[in-house]
Amino acid sequence: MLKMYSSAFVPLLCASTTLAQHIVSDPASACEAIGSTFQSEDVKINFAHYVPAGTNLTLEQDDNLATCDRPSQVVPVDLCRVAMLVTTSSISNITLEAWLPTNWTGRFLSTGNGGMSGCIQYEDLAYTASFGFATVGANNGHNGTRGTAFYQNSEIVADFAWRSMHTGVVVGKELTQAYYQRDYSKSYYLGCSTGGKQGFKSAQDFPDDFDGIVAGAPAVAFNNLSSWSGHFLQITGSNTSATWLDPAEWALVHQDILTQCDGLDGVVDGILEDPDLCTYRPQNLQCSPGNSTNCLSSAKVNTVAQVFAPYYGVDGSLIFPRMQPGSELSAALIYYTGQPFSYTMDWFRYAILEDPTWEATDFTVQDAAIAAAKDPAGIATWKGDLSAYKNKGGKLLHYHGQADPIITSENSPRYYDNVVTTMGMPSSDLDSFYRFFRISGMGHCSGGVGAWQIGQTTLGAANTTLDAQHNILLRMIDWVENGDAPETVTGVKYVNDTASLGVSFVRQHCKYPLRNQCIDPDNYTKPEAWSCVL
Ligand SMILES: *[C@@H]1O[C@H](CO)[C@@H](O)[C@H](O)[C@H]1NC(C)=O
Ligand SMILES: *[C@@H]1O[C@H](CO)[C@@H](O)[C@H](O)[C@H]1NC(C)=O
Ligand SMILES: *[C@@H]1O[C@H](CO)[C@@H](O)[C@H](O)[C@H]1NC(C)=O
Ligand SMILES: *[C@@H]1O[C@H](CO)[C@@H](O)[C@H](O)[C@H]1NC(C)=O
Ligand SMILES: *[C@@H]1O[C@H](CO)[C@@H](O)[C@H](O)[C@H]1NC(C)=O
Ligand SMILES: *[C@@H]1O[C@H](CO)[C@@H](O)[C@H](O)[C@H]1NC(C)=O
Ligand SMILES: *[C@@H]1O[C@H](CO)[C@@H](O)[C@H](O)[C@H]1NC(C)=O
Ligand SMILES: *[C@@H]1O[C@H](CO)[C@@H](O)[C@H](O)[C@H]1NC(C)=O
Ligand SMILES: *[C@@H]1O[C@H](CO)[C@@H](O)[C@H](O)[C@H]1NC(C)=O
Ligand SMILES: *[C@@H]1O[C@H](CO)[C@@H](O)[C@H](O)[C@H]1NC(C)=O
Ligand SMILES: [Ca+2]
Repeated sequence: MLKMYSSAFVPLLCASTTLAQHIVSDPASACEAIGSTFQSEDVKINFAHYVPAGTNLTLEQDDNLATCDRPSQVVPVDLCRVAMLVTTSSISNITLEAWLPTNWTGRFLSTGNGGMSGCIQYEDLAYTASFGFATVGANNGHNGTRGTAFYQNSEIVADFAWRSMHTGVVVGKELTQAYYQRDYSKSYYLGCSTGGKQGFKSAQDFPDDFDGIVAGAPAVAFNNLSSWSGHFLQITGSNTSATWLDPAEWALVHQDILTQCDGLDGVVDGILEDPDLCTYRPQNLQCSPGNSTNCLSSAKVNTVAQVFAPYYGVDGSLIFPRMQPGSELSAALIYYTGQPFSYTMDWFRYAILEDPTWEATDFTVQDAAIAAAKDPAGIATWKGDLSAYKNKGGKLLHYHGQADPIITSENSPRYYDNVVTTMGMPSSDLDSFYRFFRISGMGHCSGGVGAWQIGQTTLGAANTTLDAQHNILLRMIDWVENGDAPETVTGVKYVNDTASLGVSFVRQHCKYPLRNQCIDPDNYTKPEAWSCVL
């Protein structure tokens, strides 16, 4: 599918999928020029700087906020950095940046956000610019990592739910065309978590924004996710309660989960390839009378059972699936601390109940129903009809770590299956435009005991020289531009997560609904020892 070019400066066009590289001949002057000419009523240019490769930007000195914990960023290639303030309503605006490489592949890309933020993800701008994308990132309508700005400002909530990213794409594409004096060839998206949700929002409601969307660990069913995140405090109680487990006790649970379930995939390697197969039974750890060593009290066994049970609403409907087994070492430090979870607190205080005095300890299942019914600015992002995106030729690559301690990996197949039934398309049909990969042993977007480095971010791509099969973003380009769809996603685990120490193992992650089964346990560190089975 070729876009219609509108600029008078269009180079030779052909149907070839090989894209012509375009090199800006005098980037410093071009950058200065765009800074003074690209203005409109809604778009104010804060600055446009030509930045040579290797520059270490000090971010507090311009328009980033210290609460975003991104003090500096090294710029990987020569580029024009344009910082803008874009008005989205009379009471809201976004801070938007475009990084326009001097050596441009002709491709456009938008990055996303994370959690409740509020933060331009400069590391993602750097990562995608390094591949020659003209790339944009916005602050999602507010500054910092908390949700206080949502209070009594539904326009800022709308920016957070969808408008910041869509606006950034619209403005970013215009700016790209104006800077390079030609249209982009294809448009891409890369994001995880809240960023994964932003990718699905585009596929559902803004099908023209992208040709290829890479969306990880999506925070879809957003209101219910916030409720589920909050319900763990109800289950565990505070850290003085008899129901609360300390991290050492969760380590005991983790070991017991491995004992019960690690071998289900054919090899005991500390990784659950498919945690959905694990029907964990914590009663195994019940203490006998008079013994409290390496076992759990009845109250704690009940806590563990509830953590690994689906969460149901007042009307008996499912709010959110269970936490998947395997994530408990990390989740013990996030959800099971006996402390409020800040995202839940902010979403309920400022966007749902609009009561700044509300405490997370007040959360009840009735609040979950209120949140689901209110669904501010359509943030749930649960529509199963992706036909507009499919019909325009868009491709969607979805991944989720199977040891995610923040968004249970079981929510992703639930969404995928929602698309199956809504569109009436079995996987064999969905494969034409939507593929979902389960990444074993990956935590929330990155990290973990598995082969989690799949090229999803700077962090996930220690080795950027790897071929497209090892890099999910490059793999998406292959699918969109060459029709070469991925059957597996290849991940790498480095020794101590450090590329310079060498490869620990490589694993091919399977396309849902297939799962990985080890067929050669003696050689399980080799990709050939595994097979994708139903
Ligand atoms: C970039 O500068 C910051 C200080 O502003 C420093 O802490 C950081 O190490 C520098 N990064 C590199 C790669 O030099
Ligand atoms: C952006 O919007 C916020 C919230 O309404 C406001 O406080 C801020 O002053 C605005 N920024 C600019 C530069 O207008
Ligand atoms: C531009 O980038 C391409 C690869 O993306 C590379 O092959 C080419 O040599 C680069 N050109 C210049 C002048 O750096
Ligand atoms: C975010 O911070 C920038 C820089 O201080 C400011 O111009 C902008 O108005 C802030 N945005 C909001 C929504 O407050
Ligand atoms: C329990 O939580 C309090 C904060 O409320 C903290 O100061 C204390 O260290 C915690 N105790 C344990 C055992 O984690
Ligand atoms: C206490 O229970 C643990 C876990 O079941 C067991 O390993 C240990 O042998 C028991 N100790 C005694 C004294 O019964
Ligand atoms: C959200 O939870 C409500 C119950 O509070 C349920 O009726 C609804 O179906 C859930 N929505 C999604 C997308 O899971
Ligand atoms: C990997 O990390 C562990 C723990 O930090 C350390 O003991 C070990 O020596 C490291 N291995 C290498 C090869 O650096
Ligand atoms: C990086 O990738 C290249 C090409 O596949 C490979 O030869 C090299 O060994 C890799 N390096 C590391 C540290 O993984
Ligand atoms: C493991 O792989 C090696 C080759 O790398 C092969 O010789 C050996 O037979 C394999 N082990 C088993 C049990 O198949
Ligand atoms: Ca295993």
